[in-house]
Amino acid sequence: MKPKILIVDDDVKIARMLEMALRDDYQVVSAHQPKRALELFHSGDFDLVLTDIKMPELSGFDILRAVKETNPAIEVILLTGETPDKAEPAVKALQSGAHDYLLKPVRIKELKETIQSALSNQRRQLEDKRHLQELIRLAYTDYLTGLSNRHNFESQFKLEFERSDRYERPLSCMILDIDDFKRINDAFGHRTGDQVLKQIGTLILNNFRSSDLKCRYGGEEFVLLIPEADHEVAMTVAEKLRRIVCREIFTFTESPFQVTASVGVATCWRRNFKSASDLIHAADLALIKAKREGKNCVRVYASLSLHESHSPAPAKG
Ligand code: GH3
Ligand code: MG
Ligand code: MG
Repeated sequence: MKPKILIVDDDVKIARMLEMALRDDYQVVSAHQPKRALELFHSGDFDLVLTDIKMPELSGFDILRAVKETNPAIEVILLTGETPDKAEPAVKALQSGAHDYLLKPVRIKELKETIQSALSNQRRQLEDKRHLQELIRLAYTDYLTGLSNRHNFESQFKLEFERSDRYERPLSCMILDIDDFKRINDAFGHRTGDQVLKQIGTLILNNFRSSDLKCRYGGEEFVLLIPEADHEVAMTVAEKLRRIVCREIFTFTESPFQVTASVGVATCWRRNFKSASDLIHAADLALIKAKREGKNCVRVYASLSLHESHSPAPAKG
């Protein structure tokens, strides 16, 4: 699709001349009143604005400011009549964020070159921005599952811990570790093992709230951090986590199979933990307990036996 240009000039003849010169290569809309131009600008998806400087009501600099406030990625080229000091509008235009400025009478070849340079500048900036966003996403996420990676999780976890500590709000942390995962790799190969991890990552992403922090913590270990969840809520969530994993059927081998998982839970409440690291360590100890006590179960730190749950039938959920 052709880039879309808005031309703003109170001199109808000039606006028409510019429109004629550009309409073969661009989608062009022109306006003769600056206020009308801004209305058109806000209702259309423009890539570039070409505006006269001296106009009644609003100047080209006002148009430039409004455009940049709406979307800094849209390029603006200013047009000005001859002035005694040519440098003055140029300096002001560039300092105000315009891509360039041109003196009237405009030479069409120069105008087209300036527009092309503005649009390629814009494309480059958009690509750089996308590239940067992708780099940030990659730095924060686990490549296999799309969950938060451990590095990102640690910093988010610290913030959540501090919030919970300061306002004395509950915060629950749970670690899930797939049972006998080595056997999956040994039986079907690492690629299948990776597919299992990926599918479990998707399950976790889709089954818990966006306010919960979900992380692939290590090889076959996942961590869920649940703000505002007390012991009781944490037990329910942990049991749900264990259940959705062990109910999942993996169908990418000749005969479908299931896995089970153990979950360790720890809840921060009334400053019972000094740091985020103490809290996750407690969840890890609970996980070790779950493994020792037969796997495919949830265990809570501080051996709150009332809150323990055990599901001895593996793979059926
Ligand atoms: P347990 O029930 O005690 O947790 O037994 P387990 O076999 O799951 O635990 P163990 O810690 O002995 O082994 C974990 C296995 O997870 C070993 C390793 O090959 C596998 N693993 C870790 N990361 C990955 C990964 O990214 N991809 C695959 N396919 N396997 C992984
Ligand atoms: Mg394991
Ligand atoms: Mg493990």
